[in-house]
Amino acid sequence: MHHKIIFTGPVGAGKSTAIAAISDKPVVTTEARASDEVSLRKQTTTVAMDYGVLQLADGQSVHLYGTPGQQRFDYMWEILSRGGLALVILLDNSREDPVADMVFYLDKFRALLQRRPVCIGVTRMDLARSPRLHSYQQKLAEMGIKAPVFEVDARKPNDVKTLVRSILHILAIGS
Ligand SMILES: Nc1nc2c(ncn2[C@@H]2O[C@H](COP(=O)(O)OP(=O)(O)OP(=O)(O)O)[C@@H](O)[C@H]2O)c(=O)[nH]1
Ligand SMILES: [Mg+2]
Repeated sequence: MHHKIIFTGPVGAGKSTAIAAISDKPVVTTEARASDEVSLRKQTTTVAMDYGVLQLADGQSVHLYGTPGQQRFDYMWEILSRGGLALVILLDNSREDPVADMVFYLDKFRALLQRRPVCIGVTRMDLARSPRLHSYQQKLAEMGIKAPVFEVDARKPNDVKTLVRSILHILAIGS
C-alpha cells in the first residue's frame, strides 16, 4: 500500500522545510531562486514538488509530497493530488490573512477533500501570535469541515510528526 500525503499552503508556510524535517531519506526538491515578489520573503521557492519518506515503526512508509505555494504552478497541485490519502495545509500565521489562505487552499483541493481528510498546521506563530488557533477552528466549523488544527514550527521534526501522526490516526495507519 502506497501511503501518500500531500502538503500544500502558501509560499513560505514551510512545506519544503517540514518535509525535510521528518524525511528518513534524502529529500527530492525542486527549489529555484525566487525572482518575483517571493524574493522579498525568501531566496528560493519550490517550482514543481518536494518528496520525502517517513518510515513508520511497523515498517510501512509514508510518502510525503509538497506542492509549490505559488499559484502560477497550480497545475502541479492537481497532478500531485492524484492518489493522495490525505492533505496537510500549512499556513503562515504572519501573512496578512492566513484564515483566508486556509479557505483558498480548502477550495482549490475540494475535489480531493470530498473523499480524503485534511489537517491544518499553523506555522510562524512565534513571529505572529494572532490570529489564534480558534479563529481557524471557527472558520472550519462555519464551513462544516472537520479538521484538526495544530501550531507547528516546520523546522521542528516533533511538531511535524505530531501533525502527520494525527492524520495517520484518522486514516487508521501505523497504529
Ligand atoms: N520563525 C519561524 N520560521 C519558520 C517556522 N516554520 C518554518 N519557518 C521558516 O520559514 C521558511 C519556510 O520556507 P519553505 O519551507 O521554503 O516554505 P514553502 O512552504 O516550501 O514555500 P514555497 O515552496 O515557496 O511555496 C523557512 O525559512 C523556515 O525555516 C516557524 O514556525 N517559525
Ligand atoms: Mg517549498
